[in-house]
Amino acid sequence: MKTLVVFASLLVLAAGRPETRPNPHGAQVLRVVPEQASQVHYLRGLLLQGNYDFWLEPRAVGHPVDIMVRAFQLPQLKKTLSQVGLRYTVKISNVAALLSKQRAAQEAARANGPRAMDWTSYHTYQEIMDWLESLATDHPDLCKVENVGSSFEGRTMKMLTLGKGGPGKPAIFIDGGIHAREWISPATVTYMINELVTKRDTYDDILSNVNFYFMPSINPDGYDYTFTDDRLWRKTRSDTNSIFGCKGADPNRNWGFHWMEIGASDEPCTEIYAGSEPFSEVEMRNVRDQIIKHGSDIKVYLTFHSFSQLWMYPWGWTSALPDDWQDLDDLAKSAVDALTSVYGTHYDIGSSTNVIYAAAGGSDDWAKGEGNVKYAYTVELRDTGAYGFLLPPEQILPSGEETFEGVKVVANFVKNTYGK
Ligand code: 0X9
Ligand code: ZN
Repeated sequence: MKTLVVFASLLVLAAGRPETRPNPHGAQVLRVVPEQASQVHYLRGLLLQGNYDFWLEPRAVGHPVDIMVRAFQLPQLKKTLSQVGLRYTVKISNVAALLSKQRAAQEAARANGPRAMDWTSYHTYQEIMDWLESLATDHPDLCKVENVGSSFEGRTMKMLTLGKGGPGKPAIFIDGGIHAREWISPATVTYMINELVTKRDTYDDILSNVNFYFMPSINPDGYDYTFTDDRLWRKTRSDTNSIFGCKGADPNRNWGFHWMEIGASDEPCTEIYAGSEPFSEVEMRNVRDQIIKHGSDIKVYLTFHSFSQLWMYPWGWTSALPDDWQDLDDLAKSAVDALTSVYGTHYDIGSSTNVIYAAAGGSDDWAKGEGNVKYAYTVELRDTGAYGFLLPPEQILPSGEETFEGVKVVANFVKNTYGK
């Protein structure tokens, strides 16, 4: 009997494992809004168990939690939720249909092979890297592309340096795509690069006084995997020695600052697995090394995620605020004001622990705590859950336009505050 129970539990666990995920026919995204602290606590327990894919992690009483549930899990979850008095609404009723629609549009856009860079569809890792190279070829006086290492599966990681003021100017480091499924992030980051390069005369003042380091897609293996196998993959694709064959670590729990102290898991099959040790993931080591290399020049670190529309600053490992939090808050407010002025998109601002949840090992905390970058931000782009990670490509342009307004405010601030 005991053996049977153990075997059955293994089966249940394995059924929820990413490696054995079936196409999510019948999957839905359910939204629950906890009304008591005990319900928040309960939902965090469910998250740590790793059987459900939380699109929005539990934050606090009154804040929505979105859970993607596969068809075979629905009856159990609904029962479980009602036992703790949690009512749900169906946020996305047919995840598979949404996925199929977007996949068909994506395939149609590539009917004739790889697609030149644009912002009306999402692009593969290779397309983005080729485009970065083409910028350096076409604008050698403004752009430089460097290979800064390889991913776990051997993809080359590239960094674009943008600026015409030469070395020593104050700099902004911008990355995207740390979480593979957050496609709007690389799309928005590349939009901003394109604006700066193709309208270089308009932005001459910024480009003459500020340097930019751009890495638009810092989880290449995971990102490619979302194009080939599982659109909803979040982590890297490294080996974990998991007995279930689970792969990958959460790259935003892997940075070596208060690593694994809170909001992360040592269980490789969960979505928030922190990795076997700080910086176990080669991709994060590669990004870290660039931040270290450019050291005190870097005044701002911006990392783009989705979704929830938040402009957050450290800390993510404690609810305490950095001593200079008011400076970070002021700049975030100016940036968000500019962002909102474009389409009225609302963003919340605050420290990540206080705005969402405590989660140690994030790149923003490391940038500030170890990298000594004063202004470190995590920006969660569109939307607030109507499409979540499956944001339609029609929203790439508006996301790019509004976000770029915010980033320009940051760039002008850097120029005025640190420019010589
Ligand atoms: O949990 C995360 O890594 C980020 N949210 S996401 O939904 N894109 O996964 C937020 C990270 C905030 N920063 C830290 N916790 N340090
Ligand atoms: Zn993310």
